[in-house]
Amino acid sequence: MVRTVNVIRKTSETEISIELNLDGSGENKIDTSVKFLDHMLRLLAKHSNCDLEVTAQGDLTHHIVEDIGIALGESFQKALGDKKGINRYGSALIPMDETLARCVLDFSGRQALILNLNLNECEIEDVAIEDIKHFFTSFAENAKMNLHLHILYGEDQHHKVEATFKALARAIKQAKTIVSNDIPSTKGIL
Ligand SMILES: [Mn+2]
Repeated sequence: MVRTVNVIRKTSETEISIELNLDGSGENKIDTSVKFLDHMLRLLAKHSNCDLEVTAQGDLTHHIVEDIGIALGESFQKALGDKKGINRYGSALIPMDETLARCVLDFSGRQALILNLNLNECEIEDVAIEDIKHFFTSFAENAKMNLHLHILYGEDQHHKVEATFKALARAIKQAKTIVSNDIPSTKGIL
């Protein structure tokens, strides 16, 4: 079974191209024009063991970040296919220096997002905190997943977001793994 997809999203505001291989080794080629997001997506690929290529351009940072969230969520949803055999659930607690982040997720086919990152409204490098929150919203919606992200404690804004992306990556790594031959739902569909 090949779990590789190519998603192109082109609007009047942005142009996004994504290649995702769920069964990769963390290789990545990322160029979104938003430096901090590039840093986060490289981490996401590395720590989820997905191969990921993302190129993006657009008019405004807000649009680029949001539309990458949409296209990346869609990529995961498509690459998971009928979800036969996947572990389905994933969770991770990840520290980064003084910060501790937790991610718990379910590739359930239904969107739900609990986001409690205790971030101060500010800019991290070249992206606004509100855009990062928007990224997670778009991602969870389009991946049709339950996504629960919490920062349990921490100080540094960069550490908080980075630990969150790493926790997301490790939880994805667990949830996407093939562990059986069945669709992991008593309904027989996810
Ligand atoms: Mn960093």
